[in-house]
Amino acid sequence: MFLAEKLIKGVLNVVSNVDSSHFTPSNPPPARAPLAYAARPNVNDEDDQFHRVFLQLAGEDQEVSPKELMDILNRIVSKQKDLKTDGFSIESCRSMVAVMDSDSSGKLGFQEFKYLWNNIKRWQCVYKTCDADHSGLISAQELPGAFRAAGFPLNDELFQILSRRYSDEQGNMDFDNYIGCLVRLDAMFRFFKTLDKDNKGFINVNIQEWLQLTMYS
Ligand SMILES: [Ca+2]
Ligand SMILES: [Ca+2]
Ligand SMILES: [Ca+2]
Repeated sequence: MFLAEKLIKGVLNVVSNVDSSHFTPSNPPPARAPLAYAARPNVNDEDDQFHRVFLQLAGEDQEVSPKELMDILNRIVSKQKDLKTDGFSIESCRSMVAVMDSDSSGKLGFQEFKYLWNNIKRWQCVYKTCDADHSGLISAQELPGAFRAAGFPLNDELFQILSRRYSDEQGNMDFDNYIGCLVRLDAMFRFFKTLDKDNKGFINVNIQEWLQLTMYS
C-alpha cells in the first residue's frame, strides 16, 4: 500500500509532537471478552482529520488489516532514527490486531485503531524519555521505569518474564518488541477487568472462554 507523502508526514507529526506528561488517555474501546460478553464499539463524535487519515490507511474495506498495520508502523519507525528496531513483523501485527479486535471482525475498525494509535503515540514518548543512555533500546535497567511510566507498575517477577519473552540476549528491548509487549499487556489488563465484574481481583472462566481469550491474541 502506498500512501501520499503528505499523509505520512501528517501521521509523523501526530506521532512526534506529543508530550507524554500532557497525555490524557482516551476512553478505551470495550474490552474484547469471550464472544458472549462482547459489545459493539460506539462510533460517534470523532475527530474528522484523524478519521480521514484512518480511511486512507484502511483502504476500501475501511478496516486496518495486520498487513496494513505493519506497513504503516514500519514506514513511521524507519524515519525515527532514535528508535532501534528490526521492524514490525506480520506476526507481531497479527497479534496486535487480535488483542485489539473488540468486535471480532479480524481487522481494526476506526475505534479500535484509534485506541491503538493513541497508545502507540504515548508509549513512543515514554520509550524516548526512558531510554536514559540514548542507545535507542530499553535495557533491563530502564525497563521497570519505562513500564511504570507507560502505566504498568509490575513486580520484578513479571519484569523478568517480559524481558525473557520480549528482550534480546543482552536484555535490551527494541521498539517493535516494546510496543508489541505493551499492546498485549494493556489488552490482558482490560480482558481481566472486563471479566472481574465485582472488582475483587479474581475471575472465573471456563475452558471455552479461556481458549477464546488466549488463542486469539
Ligand atoms: Ca483494509
Ligand atoms: Ca475489528
Ligand atoms: Ca537505552
